[in-house]
Amino acid sequence: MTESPPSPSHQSRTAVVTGASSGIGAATARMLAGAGFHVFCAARRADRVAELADAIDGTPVTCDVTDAGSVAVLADAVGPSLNLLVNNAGGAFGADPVGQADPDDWRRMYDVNVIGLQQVTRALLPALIASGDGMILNVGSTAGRIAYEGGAGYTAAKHGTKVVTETLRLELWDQPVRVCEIAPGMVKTDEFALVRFAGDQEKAEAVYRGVPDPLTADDIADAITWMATRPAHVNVDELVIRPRRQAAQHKVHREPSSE
Ligand code: 8X3
Repeated sequence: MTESPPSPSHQSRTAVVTGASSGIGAATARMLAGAGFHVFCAARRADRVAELADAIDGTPVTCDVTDAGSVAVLADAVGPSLNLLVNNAGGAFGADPVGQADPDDWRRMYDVNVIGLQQVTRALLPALIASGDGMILNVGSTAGRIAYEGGAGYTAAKHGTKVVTETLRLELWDQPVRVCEIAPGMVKTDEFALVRFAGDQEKAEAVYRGVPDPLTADDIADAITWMATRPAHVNVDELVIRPRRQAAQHKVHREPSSE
């Protein structure tokens, strides 16, 4: 019987998490730090990343993934070697039908979910390769697997995240860098739905109405940490994860309203 190579020690390993100021990104930064990674917490909101980095003994980096200069600052902060890049920054803006949607919302979604991911990956790829054991872990979505009415701008962008991930895995086939995607379904965070509906609390709450137990940011952080701590020869290509009540985007088991 052959023995599997031992799991790498995660002490002294480094990780970058983008979009680390809230939700899945913040939870992931915390959990990776708990698993022994030194985490570069990157996001636009300087106060939030500073607070988070302080709590987990990480490094705060104020970074807008859609801005090339800002991404260069991140690469400088990281230096010559990096083990893990979690491309988490992303989001949805609007939920209008194709015939009525604002093209500027679509541009913003492509910008952050696809081009931002590419810019950060491009800037950090040399360090990931130089580590001898790197991983790019892209946070996609079940919206990158299906279509739904009102979702085209976001689903198109998240299909983009999926395809970029698959392409990278092919392009890096002979490099010491694993390429993975996690595709979450319904995850209740403080901001995702609120941002999508431009601060409309009523519309944001309707997304989760009658679902007492959607996934949480910690559920996704836990799955990401599991993917990131497999032995170096194990590549989890993609992990699709939903709450039990969500069999598909359109098939959610909601409890009747008690109002
Ligand atoms: C979030 C999933 O259902 O809002 O990435 O498109 S959904």
